[in-house]
Amino acid sequence: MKSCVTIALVPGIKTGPWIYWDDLEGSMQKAAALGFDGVELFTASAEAVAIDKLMRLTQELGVSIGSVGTGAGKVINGLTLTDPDPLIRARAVTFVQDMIDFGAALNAPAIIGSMQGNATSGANRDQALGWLADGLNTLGSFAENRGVTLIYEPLNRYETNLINRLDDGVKLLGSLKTDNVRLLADLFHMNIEEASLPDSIRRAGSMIGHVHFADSNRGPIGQGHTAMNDVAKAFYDIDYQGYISAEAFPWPFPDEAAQQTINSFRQYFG
Ligand code: LER
Ligand code: MN
Repeated sequence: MKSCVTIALVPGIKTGPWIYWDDLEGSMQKAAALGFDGVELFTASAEAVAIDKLMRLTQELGVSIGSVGTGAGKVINGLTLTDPDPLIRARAVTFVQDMIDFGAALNAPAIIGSMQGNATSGANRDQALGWLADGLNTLGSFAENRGVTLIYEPLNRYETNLINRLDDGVKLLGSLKTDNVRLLADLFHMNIEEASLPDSIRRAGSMIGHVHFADSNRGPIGQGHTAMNDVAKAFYDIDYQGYISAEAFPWPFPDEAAQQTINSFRQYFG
């Protein structure tokens, strides 16, 4: 398993569960100094950061890009894959395709989290789930052609009314025409929705392709009450090989949160 830490580079968004903020080069240097294997990037778009700069930094610092988030498509541009307006859905697909290309150049998968949207008053849930499946089919095979997987993230009920639990995520992915989509197990969302984190992880097994590492209160692991020993054991049981990426609030400050995260990673997965 590989350690990873989030870096938020979206101007104007000053709250959110990311450890490092704004300074790409300085944050990557800090992540490298602490011994993180990778960083997860949250950018405003696929053009926000030059790919050659990122390639140079990954090579110089020995830190990989673990994944790229697509949430800015919703937060900044108001796009989701399940908007009742077909033009907005199409723009959402294009936004994510650009992010997949951006990530693929760095060998990193893109994540569909908040871009999945919600079943709103303009659509019923089945219709929205159909649009979500359409989007994941298109984007999953697009990612496959670029040599990366696509990561789909169940979110807690306060963020989406589509898919909240890993079991439902497994079912959704099983219904797709593409087999190139994997689940993101975000331990914070799971703490709200799952009956048992370890059991859900074991049932999802090889369908899990990425992990968001946050405690029950979304602080860095160690600041809440998640029974992390049992959770870690489940990841060993399924032979999980991917990133364990800290998407958590930078409590009390980014440097302390990053240090606590790498300490926790080594405690449970070292
Ligand atoms: C949002 O709560 C989240 O967990 C992100 O990873 C997805 O945008
Ligand atoms: Mn997450």
